[in-house]
Amino acid sequence: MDFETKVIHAGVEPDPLTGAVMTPIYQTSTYAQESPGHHRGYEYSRTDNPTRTVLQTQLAELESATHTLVFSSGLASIDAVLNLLQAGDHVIAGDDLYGGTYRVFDKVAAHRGIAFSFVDLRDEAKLRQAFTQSTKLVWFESPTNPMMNVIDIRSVTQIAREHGALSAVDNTFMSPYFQRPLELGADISMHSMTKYLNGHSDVVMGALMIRDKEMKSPRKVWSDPDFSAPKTLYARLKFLQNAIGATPGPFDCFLVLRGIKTLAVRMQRHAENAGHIARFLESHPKVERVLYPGLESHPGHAIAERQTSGFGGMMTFFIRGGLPEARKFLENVKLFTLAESLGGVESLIEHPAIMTHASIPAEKRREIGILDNLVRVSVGIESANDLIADLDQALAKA
Ligand code: P1T
Repeated sequence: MDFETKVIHAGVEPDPLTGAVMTPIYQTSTYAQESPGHHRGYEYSRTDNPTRTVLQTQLAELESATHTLVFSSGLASIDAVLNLLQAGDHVIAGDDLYGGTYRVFDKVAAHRGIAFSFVDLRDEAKLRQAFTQSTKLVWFESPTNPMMNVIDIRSVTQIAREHGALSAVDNTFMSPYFQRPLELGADISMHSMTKYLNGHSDVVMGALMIRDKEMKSPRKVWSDPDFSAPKTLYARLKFLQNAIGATPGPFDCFLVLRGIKTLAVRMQRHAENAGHIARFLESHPKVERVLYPGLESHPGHAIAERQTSGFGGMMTFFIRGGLPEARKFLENVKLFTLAESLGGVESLIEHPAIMTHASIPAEKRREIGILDNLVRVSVGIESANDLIADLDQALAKA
């Protein structure tokens, strides 16, 4: 089945009880049992909910996953993966990540005794050097937020496998429409569904698409003699989803199911508009440099062409000057909304150093390249002409 058909039909059947064509919102916390322990597959909505089940089933089909689990935010899904680990374990993480991801690694998981090495994963030698006896996970984004670095997913996940580590790719920027990391060798593909998958800026939710596998025998934390540790990656994450309880409500699941129906057409338009805007910005005298993997000038263009079927709707650019010029420009856009987040139908624009990546220490931001004249754009699906006219008038004022 082609992707365009899957987003409408895969995993979504008329409701077995009523024939309702659209998945009903099962707005219930609990379910009647005929006898203690005898029920119809649903006991309590933290554990499972029928609306959520349909969403998880459809998501798995979109990304060639054996299973999908959804969470109440992208960060909650990342935290579930971190909970597979225990004190003493080591993680190799990409050096350019969403600020909140960096924060949960550096301020929360590190506090629990998990060690992190933040590495430029474009450099294979640096990746190989970073492994220790304790490395259990390699985590990265591609393209990265906000520097738009393209990481070779096939190569990095292969190297992780050679070292017996799990690999997880944050696929938020590309969506399953343009990139499917599990098909390139990753064990987990994570999404902030707050972005493209929902697509309408009205839900916060996360997902883990999983290629299930046997896990090594459980160690300390899983070895409570009264506790039979799940044996596979999916079973462990499913256990954590329920045990920690950061699950989304059925209404939000319904909204994402509704958003997914237009994922293919939205992504096509996002990418088409982004191509026009990237070329406009690249030729503008007030723009120093544009970072968009679809441009031939992008150092990761060839890898992106190999591992994605399109270049998405996200880009960053350096405006000539510094913070005053960036601020003036951002204060003057009219059609673009100055706001955090991305991936909605409406165009958003923001200043990573002050907004989305403020939780990364200033020194580290500078090392990665998140400078005061860096602007990030989430290109929406409006008319490209109108968007370009808006950027043009705001650049004139910068
Ligand atoms: O916001 P939440 O749904 O919890 O997802 C966190 C997250 C994870 N990964 C990536 C690549 C992300 O971009 C995000 C959230 N990002 C923004 C809010 C932003 O403006 O970049």
